Amino acid sequence: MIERSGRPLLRALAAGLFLIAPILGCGGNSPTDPNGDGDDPSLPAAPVLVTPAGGAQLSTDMPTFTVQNARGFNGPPATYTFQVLTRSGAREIASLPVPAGRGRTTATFTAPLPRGMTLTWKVTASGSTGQVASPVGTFTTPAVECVSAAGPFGKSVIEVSIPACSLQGNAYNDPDEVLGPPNARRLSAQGAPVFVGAGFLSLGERGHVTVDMRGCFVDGPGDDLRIYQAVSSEPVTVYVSGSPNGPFLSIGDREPCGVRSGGGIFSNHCQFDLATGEVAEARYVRLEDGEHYPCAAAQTDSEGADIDAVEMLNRKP
Ligand SMILES: [Ca+2]
Ligand SMILES: [Ca+2]
Repeated sequence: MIERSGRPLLRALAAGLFLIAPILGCGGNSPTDPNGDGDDPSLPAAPVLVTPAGGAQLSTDMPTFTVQNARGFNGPPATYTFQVLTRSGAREIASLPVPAGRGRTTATFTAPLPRGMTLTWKVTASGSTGQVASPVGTFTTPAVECVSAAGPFGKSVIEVSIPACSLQGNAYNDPDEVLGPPNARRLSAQGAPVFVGAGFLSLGERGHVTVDMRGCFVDGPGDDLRIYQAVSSEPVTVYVSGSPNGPFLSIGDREPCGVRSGGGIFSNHCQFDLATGEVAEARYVRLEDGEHYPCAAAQTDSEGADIDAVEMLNRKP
């Protein structure tokens, strides 16, 4: 009796093993993946954007992006490249390739996305059979944290970098000189052989300074930001961000900065439009020397662009 009753038990155990074998097995054979190569015919022909949902307002600037995998690109060795772009798609903000997951693939960028912007994203699956791209999705990042601050000028310096070679010769090294209203001035007599001035920061060869406006400025009509530059029309490169940690987006590359300001202001100026970088609003401004004159040959005590002040033209109320 023991032997006869044991056979059904063995048969039941054997049936059970067959049932769980597909779950434990490494090959992954299933009704939708008959040859076990990871290619699931029930998957869509192109990656499908899952999160963030279309038009989502995000509560974090480091979201997790998820797509449903495309047929033929399910699991390694396929890869998925996640791209975040400006609203128009013209400028890439970040890009990250990751190994394909099973069924779905996720990615989180290692740096925050720019705040206060509507951005687009798309994902391209790549494998031995080629590439296939998802449609384009849209989402909006968290608003910039704007401290309501009196006045349109720079409030504090959060970071400065001037090359050692320039620092050895520069006489205008105080970064706080870029704060407040324009106040650069000539101390030496007009026509004197050597210019002596005050009230500005010489950036040196490719040096930069980052200013917190505390208030925010927005992409309003025309130009949104004015930079006062004390000497000649030395060019300036300008980046902006909604966070001190960036990312900083370019709104002007080596723009000559020499428009006469008038009104008794010593410095010249140049102006920038947030629309250039498709930036809706920002709080932080990074000013970089655009002159690029070789420091070793400069032999001047005011090398690089000479920043006097930063002014918001279109302030956020
Ligand atoms: Ca504008
Ligand atoms: Ca100044």
